[in-house]
Parts: sequence; structure tokens; C-alpha cells
Amino acid sequence: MRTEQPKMIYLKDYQAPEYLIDETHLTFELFEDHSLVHAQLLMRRNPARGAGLPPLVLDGQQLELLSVKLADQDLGATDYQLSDSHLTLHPASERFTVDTSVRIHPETNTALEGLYKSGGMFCTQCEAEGFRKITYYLDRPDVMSVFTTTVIAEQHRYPVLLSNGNPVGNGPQDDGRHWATWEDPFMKPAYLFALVAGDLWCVEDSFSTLSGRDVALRIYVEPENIDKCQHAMNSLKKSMRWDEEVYGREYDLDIFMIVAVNDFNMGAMENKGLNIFNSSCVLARAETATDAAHQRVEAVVAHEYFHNWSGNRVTCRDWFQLSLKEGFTVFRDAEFSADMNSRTVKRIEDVAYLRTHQFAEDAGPMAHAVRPDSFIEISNFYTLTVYEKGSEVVRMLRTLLGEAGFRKGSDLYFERHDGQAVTCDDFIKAMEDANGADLTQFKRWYSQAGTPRLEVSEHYDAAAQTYSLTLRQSCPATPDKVEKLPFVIPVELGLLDAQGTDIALRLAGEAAAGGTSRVLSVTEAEQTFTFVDVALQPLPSLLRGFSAPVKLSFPYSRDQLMFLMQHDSDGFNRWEAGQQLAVQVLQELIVQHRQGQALVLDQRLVTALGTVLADERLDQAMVAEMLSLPSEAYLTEISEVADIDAIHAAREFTRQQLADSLFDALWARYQANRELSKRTPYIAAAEHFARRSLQNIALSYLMLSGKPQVLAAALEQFDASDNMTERLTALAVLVNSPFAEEKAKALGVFAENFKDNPLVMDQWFSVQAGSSQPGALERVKALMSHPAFNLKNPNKVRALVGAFAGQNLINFHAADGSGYRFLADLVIQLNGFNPQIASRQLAPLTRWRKYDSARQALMKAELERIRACGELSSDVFEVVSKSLA
Ligand code: B3K
Ligand code: ZN
Repeated sequence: MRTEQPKMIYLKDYQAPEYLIDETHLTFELFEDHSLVHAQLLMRRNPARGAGLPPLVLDGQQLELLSVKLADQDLGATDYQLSDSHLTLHPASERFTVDTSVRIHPETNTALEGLYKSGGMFCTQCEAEGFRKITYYLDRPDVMSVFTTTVIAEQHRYPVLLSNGNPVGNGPQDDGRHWATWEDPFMKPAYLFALVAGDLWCVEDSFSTLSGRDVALRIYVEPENIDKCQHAMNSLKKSMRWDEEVYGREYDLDIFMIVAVNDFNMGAMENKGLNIFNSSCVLARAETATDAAHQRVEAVVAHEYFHNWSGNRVTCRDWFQLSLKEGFTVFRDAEFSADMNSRTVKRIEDVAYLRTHQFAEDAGPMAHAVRPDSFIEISNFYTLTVYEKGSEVVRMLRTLLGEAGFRKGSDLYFERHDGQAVTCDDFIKAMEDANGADLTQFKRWYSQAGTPRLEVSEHYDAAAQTYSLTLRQSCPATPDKVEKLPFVIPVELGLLDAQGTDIALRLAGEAAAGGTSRVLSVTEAEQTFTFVDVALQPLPSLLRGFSAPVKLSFPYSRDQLMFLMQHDSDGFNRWEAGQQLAVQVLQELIVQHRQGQALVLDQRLVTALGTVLADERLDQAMVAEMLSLPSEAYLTEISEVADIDAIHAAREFTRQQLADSLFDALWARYQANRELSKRTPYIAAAEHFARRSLQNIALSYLMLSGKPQVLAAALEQFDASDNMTERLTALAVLVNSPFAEEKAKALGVFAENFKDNPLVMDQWFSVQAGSSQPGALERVKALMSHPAFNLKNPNKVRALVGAFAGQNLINFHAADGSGYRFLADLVIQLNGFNPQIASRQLAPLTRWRKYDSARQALMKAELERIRACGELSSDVFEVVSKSLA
């Protein structure tokens, strides 16, 4: 909790550290009612900062200082200055040691930052600025040191003692306690420090690297979860191989460990050699984890592993550069997932997520550039913009430089900066130098916030046989900047002839045609590209693969979109055409609803989706994606003013119409797939994910028919499935149905069967929190008193509160403001013990500008109530004050 007004920190004020730390030696004595941390730092003046010996200002928060020595001399109270956040010493020579002992309280640390307890185990989370809650230190990423760590704890309760690097010794003490020492030979900033002590079991495997070194792989979990680690282990080995093959990056220590903990603020953390994971991103087996959960485990394991190079070996100079490691690593994990599963489906999922959530962030009060210029609380900047848009920026680089050029650039980046803390500019410079490219203008993607718009118009000249596309780019004002300069926007496109075949593309001035799909680089506010030798007016397929994170508009007719859905050679754009068609149709219905007219659905949507459903040659996952209507959240994002009632009504009406019109085809596909499921043991692989996703979306439509045979099918799937993917969908369709008795029974059976599995109970909470049936808020409030619920556990908060406020829009936005009041009350409560989670849960209220004036007033009133409630954490303070600015 802050004691002074939080301050804004600016990138332009960056200065290199005054002092460096060459070696860090830590000893932890862990007890039940406190812990002691002894640190010895071998320090020296930073030669880059010139002569003189300025004061040494160490970061430290919530530490009880027991003793401090400088250059081996005990210091008295007048020899140093101590504040809530700093310890200031006065070195008398260029090189010196600092020894401190502090007392801390992991056992009461509910913020889950620094050293804390999750259940019976000790664990840490130091990124971004948690290490200062462990000991006095230069807690900034450009101070890199080697670490030796000794952990001492009671043998019986904490048989496993872990830290970064390689184990170098351990043994018993005569007081029932034992010790272990770890040495990490790689220089690292403090945010990558980790420690774990607990009663853990591990699954062990090994990996032989490209150069033939054997690495021990261990996944540590609480004993009851030992049967749920194999998928994560397989994912780890695949990731290690992939990073060698695709980026030439090998692992560097003798051991790589993952530890699963139940109480964790985010997904996982890439601490050197000792990744600590939210158990939801490690544990997966058929009976208890869905296909989506399996894929998330694979992606997060890969992401954290990839950080070993993009993050740890080469790290960030300061936290403004966060996307240097996060954007790049998200891009790496996305490509890994695409290679392991269906590339097109992965792209569709990522783009749908980006456009719904990152675009909303970019249009809201917290909008910031991929490399922000300022922040109050860095924890608030682990955002969709830094991660997802950051990844899109790296993807655009690859598109512009080509695969080989991009690899040359990444090789140079890793080679040049290994062991350093660097900037986004350094990353771009490596890409430039390796390719002889000039990326000066491209860098605007790092400094300008907001989602660019790209308006495209066409002109066909039959006489000259030329086809011109004019592209106009603009970018809306964001809180940081009003005027934006043009971006470099790579637009991949093709031109389809009347048969739907891509024609050969030749731009005016080119000697010969070059391919049927190509990338235009749009660099000016308005630019026209003219294609020659175009015999008949073509239909453009624009922004293939979503080649840039922009809002593109082109005046397609619905018939043209149907044509693209069937013929576009780019799978992503086939899906995209379907989405655009659905958006047009839904927006028409939204208007009808607002004007009090009867809703009339454009039957072309039914025809188009019926065609997709009937085509048995199509990848089933693609069929499932195409049958998924744009979400309410996406329809909200693209509305000027979102009428949530109209959006909900229009979308539900369309789902009902589709269910009625396509019943037979849906039923046939459902039955065929369910029969196959019954005969096939669960396999976590793309074609099986595909089959189950089509089966499950079919069931969710079919259920709208209310027919007894569908209810029977849902109950059969609920009772008899051997995997959570099918069982949970069956539960969800029952919960969203009017069959009260069956619903209650299924919820009861499910809770009874899985009451001892917290991750499964999270799903049970989410399904209910997300149900659009009336009375949702009352249900959510009641569930908060359920014995399996716990407000101190972030997964539970996300499962219940996050699902309600983020996914159940019709209920969260109830016109009486009850949803807003509930969320604000919760944020106020969470602010008291876990500021990071409080600030995250606040996001839906920050979007108040999207809604009608009555709702705006209600949402703002709640934000003001939070602001006035007393001691706000810097996390919540920043979001609330920016939202009300
Ligand atoms: N680097 C961590 C995120 C840390 C968040 C700190 N508030 C996980 C990741 O992106 O891999
Ligand atoms: Zn990351």
C-alpha cells in the first residue's frame, strides 16, 4: 500500500545505474511465522557513469532491516538512510561489499509478489519489481549478477528446496532442518530470481541438445497432481527441439525445472532454470482438462521456455522495453503452436482475441504504445498491447524481411546482445544490420498507440486493363498523442477472377508478374497501387493472414463475401469473409431491434454457413470456427456506441435461426462425431481437437431447438464422456438451457465428482458465471460463498468474477447498474490484499465510453466510488485515475 502519491515514471528519464552488482549471495532461513534473508552483494561503481562516488540507493519494500554492513563494517543508524522504499548507503571506494539481513513475512503475503506461501509451499514471483520485497537490491533489469542461493528450512515440511541454476550441495542440520545451495552461472537481473520450498513430487525426463549435452527435466507438483504432468513434459521437449530447429537456440544449464503452484497472479514466470507456473498452465489430462486447456499448457510451457533466450540471455534494459521480450516471445510461441497444430486455426483464434480485446484496450483510457513512454505502476503494463500487439509487430517484421531475412536478424540479435540488457531499438537495429534494411519508419509501431484504420477503394479500367487499389491510413487520437504519423503497413493480398482463382499479380512498372499473393508495403497516408494485365474486374482478397493489426475496410457486398468464403485461397481470409458477412447481417438486426421492428435475418448467412457445414472436405476445426458468430464483446468493440441489449438480442436471434434452419445438418455432424468420440480414446492432437470442436459447437446450436433428442444427447455426453472437453460443453449447454431440473442435477453431479480438483471447480464456476440466463449476478454472489470458492486465489477470482464481468455482458451491463456495483465492491476488497488482481478485474469498468449515457453515468459513479475509497494501491490508482481523466 502506498503512503505517498504514486509518481509517473518516464522513459526519457532513463539513466544507467550508478553501481553494478557482480555477485549476489543469498541465504534464506524459512520459518512458519517469518523468514530471514541474508544477502551479500559484491558491488562496484559503474564505469559508464564516470568518476565520483554518489550515494548507493538500494530498493527495498516491506523489509525489516536487522543489520547492514558496508565493506565489512557494521553500520549504525546514522550511517545510512532508510525510507519505505529505499536504503541509502555511502560507499567510500569503487569496489565494496554490502551485507544485509532482513526479516520478511511470506506467510502473510497475499499480494503474491516477492516471497509468499501458496498452500503449504514457499515460492516467489519477482517480475517486475518483487525482488525488492525480498531483500535490499538494485531491483532493475539492467543490473545483472550471478547468484548463489542457500535455502534452509524444516526437512519434514519442505523436503524439496530449489533455486535457479545448478544444485551444488545440500545436507541436514541437527535441528530437524536442512539446506540446499544452488549456483546460477548466468548473469541475470533480480526479476529472474526464484526460490521454491515444499513437499513436492516430480516427474523426470531428459533432453539431449543439438550439441549433445544432456539436460535433466523436472516438473514439480503437489503429490496429488503427479498424474497430470505428462502433457507439459511432452510440450517442453517439443519446445526445446523447436527452438533449436527454428531459431538455432540451445538450452544452457544442466537442469530445467517447472514448479506448479495454485496461487499465482498470472500464467507463469520464466525464472532462469526454474520456471514457476500457475497450476492451470501445467496440469492437464483428458479427464480433467479441456482441449483448450491442453493447448494453453503447450503454449505457456513453450512461451516460458523460449524466454530463456528471448528474455533471459538477452533481457530488457528497462521496463518500458517489456515488449522486447514479451512481444517477441509471444510471436515465437504462436509460431510454435501453429507448427504443432493447425496454423490457420491458431491464426484465427489469435486474431479474434486481438481484435476483440487489444483493439478495445487501444481505444480506451489505458491505451499505450507497444513501448510506452510513461507509467505509474509497471504491473499495469503486462497488457494485450505489449504482448499481443507486440507479437504482431514482430510478425510484420518477418513479413517484410521474409523468413530467411528475419532469421538472419534474430541470429544477429542473440549473438550481439547475449548477456546484455537491451532495448527495442537494439532489436530493430539487428534486423536492419542483418538485412541492410531501413526500419526507421517501421519503428512508429513501437511509439504510437491506437489501432490504425485502413480504408481501401478500387478502380477498374477495362480499356487499359488496369486495376488500382487506393489505401488510406489514419490512426485515431489516444490519450498520449493526437496526431499520428503514417505507419508501415504490410498488406498481403491476392486478386480473384470470376472462377475464384488467384490471378498473377504484376504492378505497373514491373517487368513480369510475381506470384499470386504478395505483400504491398503501405507507407504513406494515401497510396495507390496499380496492377496491369487485368483482363476482367477481379475481387480483392485483402490483408491475408491478417498481415497487419489494423482495421481494414473495403465495401464488399454480401454476395462477394460469400464468394470469398468459398474460394479464397487464404484460409484465414475465408474465415474473415464469413465474419464480415455475419457482422453485416448482425448489425442490420441490431438496427431493427433498436427501431422496435421485427427481426428478419438475411438468409444468405444461413445459406453460407449451410454450405460450409455440408462440405465434408473442410477441416472440421475451420468449420467450427466459421460457425462461431462474432462474439458480443467483438460486436461491442466495433460499435460506436454499443447497445448491449440489441447486440445480445440480434446474436441470440441469429443463433436460434441458424439452429432451426440447419438442424438436420448439425445433428448429422454431431452424431457422427460423438460416435467417433465414443470409439476413440482421448488424444491431445489437432485433428482430435478439430473433431471435438465441431461436435461441441454443433451441440450448442442444437440445444436451442429444445428437442428431447438433443437434451438426451447432451445428457448422454455429460454422463458418458471420458474427457473434460465433451463433459464441460455438455454441462455448459445444460446450464444455458431452460431445462432447470437437468441443469441443477448436472451441476450437482459435477461438483460432487470434482470437488477435490480446484482447476475443474474453476470451470464449474466459470460456466455458471458466463450463463446468459437471467439472475446471473445473484448466482455469482451465491457462488462466492461456495466452499470451493476463495477470494484469495486468483484463479477463483478470474473464474467467477472475471467470467461474469468479461463474458456475461448482458448481465454485467444490467441497466440498474447492479453488475457495476458488484464489480466495484470487489475491486475495493481486492485492492486491500492483492492490488495486481484488483487492477486487472477493473478493466471492464474502464470501457465506460462505449455505452449509452445512462450506463456511462453508472460506470463512472462506480469508478469514482473506488477512487474515493481510501488507500488505493498504485495499481488501482493508475487505472482509475486514467479512466476518469
Ligand atoms: N514474464 C511473466 C510475466 C510477469 C508479470 C509480472 N506482473 C510471464 C510471461 O510473460 O512469460
Ligand atoms: Zn512472457
